[in-house]
Amino acid sequence: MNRTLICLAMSLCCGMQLLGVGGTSAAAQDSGTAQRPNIVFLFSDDHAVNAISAYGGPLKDVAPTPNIDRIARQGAVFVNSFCANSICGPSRATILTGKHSHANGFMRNGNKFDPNQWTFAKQLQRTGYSTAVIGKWHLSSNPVGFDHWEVLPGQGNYYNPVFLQMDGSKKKFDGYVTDLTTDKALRWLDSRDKSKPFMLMCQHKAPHRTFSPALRHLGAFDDVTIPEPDTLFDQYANRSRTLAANEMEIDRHFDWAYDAKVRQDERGDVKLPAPDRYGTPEYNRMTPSQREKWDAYYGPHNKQFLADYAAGKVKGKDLVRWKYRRYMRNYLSTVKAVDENVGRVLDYLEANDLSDNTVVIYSSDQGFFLGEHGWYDKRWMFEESFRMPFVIRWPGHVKPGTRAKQLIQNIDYAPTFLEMAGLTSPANLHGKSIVPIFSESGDWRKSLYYAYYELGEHAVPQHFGVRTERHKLIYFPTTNEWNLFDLKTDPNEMRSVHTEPGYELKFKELSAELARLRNQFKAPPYPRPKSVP
Ligand code: SGN
Ligand code: CA
Repeated sequence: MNRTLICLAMSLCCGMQLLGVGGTSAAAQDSGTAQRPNIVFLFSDDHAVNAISAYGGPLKDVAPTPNIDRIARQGAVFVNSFCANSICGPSRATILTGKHSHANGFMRNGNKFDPNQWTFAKQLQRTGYSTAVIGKWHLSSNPVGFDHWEVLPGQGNYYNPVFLQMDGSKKKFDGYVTDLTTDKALRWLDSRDKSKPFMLMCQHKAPHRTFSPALRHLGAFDDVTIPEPDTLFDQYANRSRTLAANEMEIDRHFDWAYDAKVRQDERGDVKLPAPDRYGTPEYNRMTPSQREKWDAYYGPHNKQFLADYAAGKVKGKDLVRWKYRRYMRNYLSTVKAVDENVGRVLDYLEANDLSDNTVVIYSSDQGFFLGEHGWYDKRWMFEESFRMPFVIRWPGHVKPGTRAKQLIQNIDYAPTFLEMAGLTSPANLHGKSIVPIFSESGDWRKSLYYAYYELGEHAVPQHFGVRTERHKLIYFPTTNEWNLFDLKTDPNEMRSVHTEPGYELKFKELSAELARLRNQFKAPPYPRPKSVP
């Protein structure tokens, strides 16, 4: 451990004594003292680490994230951060409770979060924090544990969105959802009870489907060459047969009007191949002047594309490439607005002398496929969707420029926030505070448990797995198949080695580890193949 880290570790320990960690006294817990750090949790929906420059992935030169990178430069990037279940509501429920999906009861989108259970927000509120959540929530029941909330109903919308109010009413606001979410968050920061520390969750809809940019960003990536992933034309050989049954391919499933933004009424006589199922709900929400800007950008591009398509100039793999570019330009444009708004929050903290005593975290509910394996969407335990961004700045505690390699997961966020606030976590949480990692002391976990339970959309089967630093084992109960990946020799996960000579021991070791984790977390039995449609 170097000198700076020792100092950081010492000041952290002293800080924790002052705050009463371990034998936390009720007085310390309830005092609401100003020294307790504020926590700003900046969160987005479906933001893959590959679309954050600071992660250094293949898109690092095009990812428009100077402000998220600023948090990284001034703090730490967790390069091995993962979710427990790669889907929206479940990830959010895990963050609030520090528990895997089966234990917090929110296993699939569409479930209803039980607001009577323990959450870190409730504990912070009870012990003197001002708490707020603004933006995407997606847990069906209303937020509890927050002094203030204003959330999007369900998935929310990009343009002129409705926000659900604390009195149960719904209000529609003019503008772009990412900007509005931040406006509301900053307004709350300004009007909060300034005698208390605060915890703010500012949760963006973007860059979630339908990947709809702020109108000021239309065309922002037209002159940028976006590199294609090596696995864009994956044929799904040498892995579970469930991969080929997916419904999330840019080639076969990317919707023409909804995803690719080529509306039916623009097409004249040109017939595009399926699918074309969902129409243009976001376009329909726009005002005439907003539509004018949209049309001024997409109109000429679509006209050119349709002419080329009709002339047979864009077909086969080139058509997939065209859709990939359209997808990525839109996706990265939505990221650009998220990043600008992250910058607005950082600037606010600075202008109000709050930066030094505020922990700032940037994260997203899961990862996303940016054309890898030919896909958009998430859900699979493959790296791109399993990884969650986790970038943190905490002056005096996290050394600037840190790249932490420990395996962390969203089960860890709740206990981390509590330790930061000087509080003790309930004993039944599944996660662990990552605060000790900042001082590089002690052992850390060597494996992570993953469980995905959905049955329908995008045709991803239920699957369960374990990941270590180098290997990943996945079990697909619906087909009773195992896949084992050696991430060192096969980082793109193109070939399962579960039956290959030389991997017998590894398979045994990892299946035992998976069983051990399932036992430790009291996971429910695997679904039986015949019980799954
Ligand atoms: C919606 C999307 C899906 C997406 C799920 C889950 N369809 O249903 O493409 O996989 O959300 O996303 S959409 O037509 O509504 O855009 S999640 O982030 O909420 O889990
Ligand atoms: Ca999501």
